[in-house]
Amino acid sequence: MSTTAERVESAQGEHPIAPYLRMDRIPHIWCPTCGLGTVVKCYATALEETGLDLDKVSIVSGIGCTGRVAGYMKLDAFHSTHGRAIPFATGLKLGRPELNVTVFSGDGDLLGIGGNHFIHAARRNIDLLVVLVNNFIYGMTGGQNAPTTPMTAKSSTMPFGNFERPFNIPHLAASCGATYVARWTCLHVRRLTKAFAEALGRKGFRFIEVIAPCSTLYARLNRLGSGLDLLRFYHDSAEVRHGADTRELDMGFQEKFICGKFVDSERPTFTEAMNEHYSKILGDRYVPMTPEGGWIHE
Ligand SMILES: Cc1ncc(C[n+]2csc(CCOP(=O)(O)OP(=O)(O)O)c2C)c(N)n1
Ligand code: SF4
Ligand SMILES: [Mg+2]
Repeated sequence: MSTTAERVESAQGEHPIAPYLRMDRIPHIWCPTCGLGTVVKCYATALEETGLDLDKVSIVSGIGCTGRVAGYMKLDAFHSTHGRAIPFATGLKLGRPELNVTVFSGDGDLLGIGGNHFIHAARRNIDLLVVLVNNFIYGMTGGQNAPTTPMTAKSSTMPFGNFERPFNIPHLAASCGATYVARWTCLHVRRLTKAFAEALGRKGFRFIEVIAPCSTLYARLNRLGSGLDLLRFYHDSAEVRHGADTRELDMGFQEKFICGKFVDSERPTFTEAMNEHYSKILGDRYVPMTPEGGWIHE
């Protein structure tokens, strides 16, 4: 690994985000017009803008098309099991508090099989940036219904249209205690990049939902035209309303919806609360982990 400046220097003449990617793994597996590439570009640009020491940035994904992100980023990366990105990242952050840890995963991974981990990490204010790419479906496994599939939209397991109410995800995150909550589409490139950069600099459980409808399965099953038509529709149907009441953020099928930054607040992280609590009770007998990682031994 190397510093940002060294990487940029050694990648002269390559694509601007090449220094942030494992180029030996390119070409990637994603379909043409899938929004995931754009989301990765925004994240890499945000890393560059923040100037973070890349040796101190880690990325964790679960399984799925979105779960492949960790494997493509030139960071200390972990492609964990389905639904377990958050518990894996929690252990990493608690054991190595000096790391800036991002979880990058799909709607099915984080809210289906991994939903319980999501709500508890937000409740405990674990110091993680969680990026959820919402493509409204289980992309990698064939377009099954997800907890995010809009009402009436078709999926491979709901061929007559979905009748299960989907999550209002920013509201779920905010009501569980997330300290930063935003939603953008993958075509809001500048705003998404800014949100990534901002959230990377905050602490606590920070959550960003990125709307990037699956341009292969979701588009085909719902006869929504080309992948690009679909992405444009979502970009153009977004109303930017910062500070909106998160109860108003439900998403319908092919309807207008709200994007923006909804929560930006502070409260003690899990580690801060734990240290304060045990220091108060145990005094000098309690030895907290240093912010740089490890313990101070006499
Ligand atoms: C324990 C377990 N159950 C099921 C699967 C199969 N599986 C792999 S990815 C996936 C869904 C992923 O959906 P999502 O997180 O939305 O990712 P996407 O592909 O849409 O980006 C499923 C069910 C698995 N790998 N492991
Ligand atoms: S199946 Fe859908 S989510 Fe997966 S890479 Fe293709 S377009 Fe993207
Ligand atoms: Mg998905």
